[in-house]
Parts: sequence; structure tokens; C-alpha cells
Amino acid sequence: MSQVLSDEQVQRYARDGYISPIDVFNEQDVGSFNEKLQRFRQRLDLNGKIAGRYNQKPHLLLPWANQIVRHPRILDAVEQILGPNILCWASQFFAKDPGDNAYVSWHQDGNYWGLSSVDVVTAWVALTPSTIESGCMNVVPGSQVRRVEHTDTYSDDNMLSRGQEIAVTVSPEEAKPIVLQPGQMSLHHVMIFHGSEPNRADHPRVGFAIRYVPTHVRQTAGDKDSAMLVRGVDTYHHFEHEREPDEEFSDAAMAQHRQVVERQLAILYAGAKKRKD
Ligand SMILES: O=C(O)CCC(=O)C(=O)O
Repeated sequence: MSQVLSDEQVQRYARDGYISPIDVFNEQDVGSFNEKLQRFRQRLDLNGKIAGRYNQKPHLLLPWANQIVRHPRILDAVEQILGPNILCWASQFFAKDPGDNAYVSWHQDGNYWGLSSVDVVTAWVALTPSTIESGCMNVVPGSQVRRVEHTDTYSDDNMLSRGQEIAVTVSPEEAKPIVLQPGQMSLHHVMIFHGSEPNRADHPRVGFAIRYVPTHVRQTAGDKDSAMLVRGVDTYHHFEHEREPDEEFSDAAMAQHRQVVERQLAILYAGAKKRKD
């Protein structure tokens, strides 16, 4: 493992609940990911929107997305926070096109995922410029230390599954924008208050969010959950191990994805009044 983060950055993560920016991919890598993502969006035939179940754990369908979730530089940084034994529990694209009203309300991820620990890190990898104008993610530094009530709004333009929103007003002075260039990533804590505004720029704002957990974490909502071991060993076996996709949308990858995602949606929608998928 190489040290991607300085000691100061690791301490900052513990204090503020996030670190940014971290360089990961070069321009050529990002160009190739964007081309493949474009193909994926066209294939879905939903006016190019990456909606619903195909946007849950797409790394189980797309070998190039699987390559991102296993990228050594991302895992080295995550290992400095979570330790050596790491599962990828989920992934999701957050794509906002120009003129799109899509936004993400202020929320804490940990309230909905049923995981037994707050040792959960999201790597948010920018595939296009993520700026204040294009609706980059905003966070409230230090907010990860408390859990607050949420309400489910089911608002159409809200990109979250239930339109979940914290019952706390965040003032503009508290919010910190996470500005990223394509190929850079941020890391954020599962309990940090975060959200984003619509894209007012003339280019898409696309991020790939990857959720990592150490192997000691368990799923507490519903039956056994699954995840993919991406580094180290798993002596706990709390999660069924997912397989890497052999080919894009192969029959085997599709079959596994169908089964795994149904289970994950049941967890994400546990107690919800309706489902968006
Ligand atoms: O991409 C965004 O604007 C929000 C991402 C997010 O909510 C997350 O990664 O948990």
C-alpha cells in the first residue's frame, strides 16, 4: 500500500468528515470512462438518464466501473481510513445534465443504509468538472458527529431514492463546496450532512460514488446483504461476496445484479411509503 493521504489529511478526515481533492485518474482515463458511460446511458434508453436499478451497483455490470472501484490509488486512500480489509458495498452515478433541475437534498447516508457502524467511506470520483456552477457536492464540515431526523419528501427532482431530507436548516455559511476536476475524488463520511444544487453550467456534472466498508461491518436491516471484497481478507463473512462482471451485461453479470439489487432496494426502501425504482 502506498500513502496517498498525508497524516494531516487523515486527521482532517476524522475532524471534518471529508477530504478533497485527491488526484486519481488522468485525462485519458477519464475520456475513456466518459465514452463508456455514454454507451451505458444510451443502452438504458431512458432519455439517457441513469435511473433506477441499473444505477445501483453498476460495477457489477460494467467491467470498467469495476476497474474504478478496485483502483489501487482509491483503495490505498480508503485503507488509510478504514484499515486493510475492505468491501465495496455499493456504487452509483450522480449525473446532472445542463438545464436539468435535478438536485440532492441535505441528508446523511448512514440513516438509510442499515449498516452496523459509521466506519463507511464514500469515494466520489468526478468524471466531469464538478464546480459551484455545475452543482458540485456541498458538505457541512464536522456534522458527521451527530445523527439527525430525516423526512421523506419524494420530490421528483430529488435524486435520492426517497427524497430524504434532514430536518435541520443548513445556512450558506456552514456549507463547503467540494470542487473537483475530472479525475479527482473526494472522500466523505457516511454521517456528514451533504447535498447538491442543480447544474447551471453548460456541461454535464457526473460523479461516480463508491461506498466502502471494512469487513467487520454488518447489515442490520433485513436478511443477509452482499458486497464485493476489493482488498485484504474477510474473516467475518457478514456479507455474501459478489463476483466481478466477466463482460459488460453478460447473462451471468445480469443474473447476479438482478438478485443483489432487489435485496439492496429492499434495504434502501425499508419503512418507506413508496418506491421510485
Ligand atoms: O452527487 C451528488 O450531488 C450527491 C452525492 C451523494 O449524495 C452521495 O455520494 O452520497
